[in-house]
Amino acid sequence: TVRPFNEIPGMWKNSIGNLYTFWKLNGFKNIHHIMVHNFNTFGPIYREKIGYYESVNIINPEDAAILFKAEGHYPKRLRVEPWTSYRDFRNRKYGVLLKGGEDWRSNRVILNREVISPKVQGNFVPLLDEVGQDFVARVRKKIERSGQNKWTTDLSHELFKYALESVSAVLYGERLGLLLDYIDPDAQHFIDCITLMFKTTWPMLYIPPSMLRRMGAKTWKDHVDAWDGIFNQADHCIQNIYRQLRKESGGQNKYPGVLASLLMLDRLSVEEIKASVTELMAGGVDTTSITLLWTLYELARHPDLQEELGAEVIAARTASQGDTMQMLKMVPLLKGALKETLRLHPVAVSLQRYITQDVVIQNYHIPSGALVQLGLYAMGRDYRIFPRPEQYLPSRWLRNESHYFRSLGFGFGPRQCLGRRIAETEMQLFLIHMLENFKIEKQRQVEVRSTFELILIPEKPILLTIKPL
Ligand code: HEM
Ligand code: 2DC
Repeated sequence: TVRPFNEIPGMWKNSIGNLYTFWKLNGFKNIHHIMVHNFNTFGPIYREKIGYYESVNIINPEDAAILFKAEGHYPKRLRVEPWTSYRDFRNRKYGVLLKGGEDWRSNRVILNREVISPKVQGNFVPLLDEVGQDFVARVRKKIERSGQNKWTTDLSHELFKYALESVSAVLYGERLGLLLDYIDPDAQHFIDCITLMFKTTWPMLYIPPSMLRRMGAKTWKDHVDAWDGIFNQADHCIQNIYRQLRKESGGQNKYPGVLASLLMLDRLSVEEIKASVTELMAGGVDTTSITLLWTLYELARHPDLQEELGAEVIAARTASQGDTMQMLKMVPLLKGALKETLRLHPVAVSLQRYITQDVVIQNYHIPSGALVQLGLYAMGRDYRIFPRPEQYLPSRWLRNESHYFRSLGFGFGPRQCLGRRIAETEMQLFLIHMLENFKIEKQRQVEVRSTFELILIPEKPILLTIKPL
């Protein structure tokens, strides 16, 4: 017999007490570890209430399948209040990230065609390939200038620029030139604003932003400044393309970028296009760059694997005879490596949905309307789900073990990551170019852990040494 909702184990009765304990444990920066701990204490399902936010937490792939089958036609995630509050405060439109209901769906369907459908990947590849080549040239220059035939650095700043250059190339169909010696202060400011925006989001997940606003709290002010900077810079880029488009009467057969395609398609209002393109530009920086940093970190820790991947890339290069699209179909182990990175170092600590029908999970009844969270970080590190979870083994994604609801780094279904195709292509091409040209090494073998700043990021800088092959 199915057990009632109220019998699900967990600490969901004293929400203010929980908030206090959470704060004392530095839980905000450690959400991912606390979730692992809770699954160890309560088992594969538990209820929790921290501040105003109540959820049912699950960890098993089979339960994730039940969750996503109950997500309904307009899948809804946990609302990130500070992000919607900023837009309400400044009277800006929500983009696809924050919209809901039919408004979300109709926008998303149109965006899907230009951003994530398989037919557009061919347009992105030449642009992203060029950015990858420029990155290699930049690293070579740095190595030369060092006079030591190697370059030791915290690559994160370079990776932020690589990611912004990549996503901008795809969105605007033209290069910003961020990988040149001259650093455009506006671009650097944009990057800094995104970091600040994430940093100032998490404190407001549990304390209503409206309250912090009335109190004149610094977190709220910084958050507003950060989004202002993001919107101003995106506006600037969008205006540029808009003006160009009105001057030229089309005619060229060069791919014009996502923004121009959307404007010419004329199925969304200019305001709606602006809102979503801004989100895409902002969403495209820290996510891919940090995933690439973690991947390089793992490659540095596994020299044999690095060689194996290098060999796969060289073989694919030869066999594809200069056809880059073709080449991307011939690097399964490299794709496995990216899945493995997202398993151990996911960007999102959890996936969440408000379910739209009653379900039974782990023999408990869960009513329609409940917020159900899949602990993505915890799932990736559970030995019952991934044998030897602590080992970085890209080949596990090639074997015929079950992959059923196990590769969820980009989310699932119609509400999954809209930038997925861009992110995957950009990251694959980056690694291809790096593996063809360099060897990555690491100083000491110290384990770097994750810390939560809305997205999960390395808790301390990762120093890598890059040598020419
Ligand atoms: C949503 C992960 C890169 C834009 C999401 C979600 C996840 C995610 C987990 C929520 C999905 C769900 O609820 O099912 C990642 C990871 C990335 C990445 C791991 C890179 C490694 C990007 C990039 C962009 C982007 C490059 C923009 C170009 C978005 C947008 C949404 C989203 C707009 C909201 C979609 C919607 O609500 O309809 N991402 N993302 N992401 N991501 Fe990404
Ligand atoms: C953070 O408890 C933890 O892809 C919360 O590119 C639940 C939660 C809700 C939504 C998630 C968020 C977490 C992590 C960051 C995500 C976000 C949805 C989209 C966003 C996963 C798990 C992200 C990084 C987007 C951001 C685009 C934005 C900058 C315009």
